[in-house]
Formats: sequence, structure tokens, C-alpha cells
Amino acid sequence: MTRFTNIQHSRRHVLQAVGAAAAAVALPRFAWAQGAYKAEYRMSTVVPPAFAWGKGGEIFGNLVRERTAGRINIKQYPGASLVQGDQTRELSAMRQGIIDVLCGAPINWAGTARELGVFTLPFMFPDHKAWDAVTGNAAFMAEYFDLVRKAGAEPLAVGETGFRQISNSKRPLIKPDDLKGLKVRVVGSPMYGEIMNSMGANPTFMSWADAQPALASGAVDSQENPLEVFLAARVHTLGQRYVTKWNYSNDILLFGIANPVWQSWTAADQRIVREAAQDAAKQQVELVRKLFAEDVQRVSALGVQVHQPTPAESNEWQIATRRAYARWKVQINPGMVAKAEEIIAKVKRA
Ligand code: X2X
Repeated sequence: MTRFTNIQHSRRHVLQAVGAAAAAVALPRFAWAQGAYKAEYRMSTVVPPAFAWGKGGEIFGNLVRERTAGRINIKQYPGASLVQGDQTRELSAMRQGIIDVLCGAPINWAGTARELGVFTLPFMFPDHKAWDAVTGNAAFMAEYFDLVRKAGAEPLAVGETGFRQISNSKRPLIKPDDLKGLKVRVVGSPMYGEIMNSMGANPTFMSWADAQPALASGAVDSQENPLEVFLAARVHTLGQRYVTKWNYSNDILLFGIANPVWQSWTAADQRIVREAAQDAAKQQVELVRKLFAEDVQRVSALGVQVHQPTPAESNEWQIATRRAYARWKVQINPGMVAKAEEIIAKVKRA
């Protein structure tokens, strides 16, 4: 045996010994951790409870507090304030222990866990029926939830952030060419940037906190968000006069708990928290859908011109984004996107 392998050998021995010692102390510490609940569990939401999305977080926190008699106290931090407003850092902050509870859109975490973006491809879902078929497919969601666990969180339930619609200060957007030269604020998802680029727009990546002053000052001309966000944030007061309700992307709202926090709770509490998230998600989806049904009327009443594309126009938008779709399907998760496509095709045929 050479000297070199000898050293390797003894090093392995030392590592084994250290490992065994760690395991010996880990067991009682883990048992202790099960009883050690924190006084407060921090939940990040990008927007506050005046928005359906933030409301979902509020309902969840309240249900958990009531049903655990205050044992689990979830405090909501809206405005993504735990990450200084930079919503793209939510998932990495959760991994670092800064955030305990997620109630957010995976599109914001594209830089940390791109594979979670399977719901956000352009014009993937023709309607809510298709969206429901995918998010309600047990096998599909089991696979997705495994990805969430690998990303560091126990997934509990899925709400809906809402179909995203584009607005701008300059002109009605009827066909892809109309986007040429517009400065469009998008969230920190490179895919959204590419979608805008493919139609000749100039995308800029910005947090929601930065987007509002940028719209107000005219530094950007355009943004895209569900109309319930447009209404709650009063985006029409930021110079946005034209809306196209093109339904181009509809992310889930993921309710999840950081893995180590999840493991520190008793099985009984885990069950309570999971059910609370499912109940909150159900209420949140109902709220988003109710707001979706009335949004054209409410946005129009503010003096904003709302365009609802005809099927032929929708087809044009879809064609313009087809390459971006194909490229990002491969980069996000080709297998899962293909499964979603199959589920959607079946719904369309039915
Ligand atoms: O920043 C946005 O546009 C928002 C609120 O929709 C997201 O967090 C993705």
C-alpha cells in the first residue's frame, strides 16, 4: 500500500468516526427539536392581503393559528420585506432559514429553481378548465411536489396567482407587432424576458416594489400582471391606459414550509397545517376567479381601454411566442411540460 492510499484510508476512518459521533448526538437533538416550536414562523408574500394572493397567505396563517391554538404562529411579511422586496430571493432565503413559510409564485424563483416553472409557459393554458385539469391531476402534482421537496420545502397546497394580462401607457396592443419598442417591466424570469423580446419589446427585470415607481415616472411603458393586481395596486394611476386580456401565463400560488421547520413539527400539527393550506388555497382560488370574472368591467370603469383578443388574434400571440415556448419547455422541465400538454389536449378534446 502506498503512503498516499494509507492517508486516504485513515482519513476515511476519521470521517467514519466523526459521522458516527454526529449521528449519536443527532438523535436526541432531533427528538428535542420536535418539541421546540419557534415563537413566530415567517411567511413571505409579494403583495399584502388587499390582493387575492396576499389574502391567501393571511387566511392560511389565521387558520393555522386557530387550529393549533396558537402553537404555530405564522406571521405574514408582505412586500417580500424579508428579502428587502427582492422577490426573486424568496426561495434561497428560505433555504438559508430567513423564510419559514412560502406563499408565492414559482415564476419568481426561476433563478433558484427553474424546474418549478412548469405552469408559466406562454399561452399554455387556454382557460381555467385546462389549468384545473393539470393542477388537479394527482400523478402530475405528486411529481411536481417531489421537485418542490428537492428545492427545500414541503409542498402543502396550490392556489392560483391568476392569468397575467399586459398593460401599457402608449397604445392598444392588438397584434404582436404592437409591442415593438415598448419598454416592458417583467419579473425576474428570463423566460418572460424572452417572450417580450420575441415580439420586439424591450423587457427590463424588476421587483414589484421597483416596478410601481418605474411605471409612474415613465421609465417603463408597460407591465404584465393579473388584473386583480392591476386593480388592487391601482396601476391605472401609474399611467397605464391600455390593457390586453390575453391570458398568457397563470402560475400557481405555492403554499409550502421550509423542510427543517416542517420536520420540527409533530405529525398531528403537520396534518393540521396541511389541511389549513388546502382550505386557504381553495378560498384563494375562489377569490381570484370571482375577481377574474368581473375584472374587465371594473378595469374599464376606471377609463382604461380593455381589449379582449378574438380567437384569431389569440392565435397570433401564440404563434409569436412559439419559439420561446419550445426553448423554455426544454430548459424548465421537458418531461413534465409534455405531461401537462397531454392533459390539456385531452381537456380540449372533451
Ligand atoms: O411582481 C409581480 O409582477 C407579481 C406580483 O405578479 C409577482 O410576484 C410575480
